Amino acid sequence: MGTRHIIIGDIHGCHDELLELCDRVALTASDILVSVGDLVDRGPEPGKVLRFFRERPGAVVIMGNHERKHVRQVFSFSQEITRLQLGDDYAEAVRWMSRLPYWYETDEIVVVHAALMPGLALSKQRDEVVSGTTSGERELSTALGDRRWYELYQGPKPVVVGHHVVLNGPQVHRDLVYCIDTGACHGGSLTALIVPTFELVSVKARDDHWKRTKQTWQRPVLLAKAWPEMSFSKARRELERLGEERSAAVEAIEAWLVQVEALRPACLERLIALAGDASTEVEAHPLRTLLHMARSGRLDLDGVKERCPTPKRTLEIAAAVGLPLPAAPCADGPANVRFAPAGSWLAPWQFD
Ligand SMILES: [Mn+2]
Repeated sequence: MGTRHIIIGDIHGCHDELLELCDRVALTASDILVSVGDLVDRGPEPGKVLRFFRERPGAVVIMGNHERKHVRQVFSFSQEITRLQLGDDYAEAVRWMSRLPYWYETDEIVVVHAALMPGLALSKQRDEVVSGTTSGERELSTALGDRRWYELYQGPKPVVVGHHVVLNGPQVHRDLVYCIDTGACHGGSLTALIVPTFELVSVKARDDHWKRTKQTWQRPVLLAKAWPEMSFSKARRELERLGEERSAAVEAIEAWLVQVEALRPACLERLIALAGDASTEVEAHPLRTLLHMARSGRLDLDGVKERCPTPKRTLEIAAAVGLPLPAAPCADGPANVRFAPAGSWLAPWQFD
């Protein structure tokens, strides 16, 4: 028998399932192991999965839309988690991802991550379509309407894809299209296609990994963000994006934003009072400009808001007019707040 190809669906950091699957197919050193892409994101152990493929001679990894997001620095929640999971190894891992091929072809099969545009030679396929980006999927639906690419694909060779989760097991269309993303990271299974026998082997996922990973990593992702430096509107968008799970950390940051925003009317009041006090040395004051505006009656709440676009700036101004400051949301927050009395807003978070 010639060389076997073992082609594995979307692994998404599910290292235990990967090892079990390799065991089940009785992987040998002469087999070529192919990943359809999406080695990382959503699962518990992306670092171990990357190492497994990078260290194995005879391993091929195709660019998945998730690797492509890292390469292009498109960060949603799952990418932010992977960045933290990989830690110091992240930058190097992304450089490695940037060199991944978009397809793999043997005498018997073609492997891409997501799809092929029917009727187009492999060399003419667009990266976005084969790797399953949002624009690639749009391109397919614009070109094909209600039809699915795998209903229209005519070969010449069978194609193996992942990307689109089929939780009820691998799907084979007309012995030409093998869909093997069986949702390993969503509590489904991890599937391998063995070529040349075209045998399909699946192992059960051990958990709803994505759900658990989100729960485990939400707090570290939130804490890694520079909330004081973000605009209030950006901060609220970030909380919305990352705070689907209403954890103590989300509540704490949200409450802190509300408290800091609420300092602005109080700042206005203090500024007006200070400006009205003849003993205030306006020229020597760090808020000279605002005090001048207040003195000439040109300072209102909108003016204060305009000068307090971020929590950090708001806290600086509040500290400069002597207002008590709320405890801060991150222990590692910026330490260089000029006007803040030591420790007043850099107190560690109390999430639990
Ligand atoms: Mn995937």
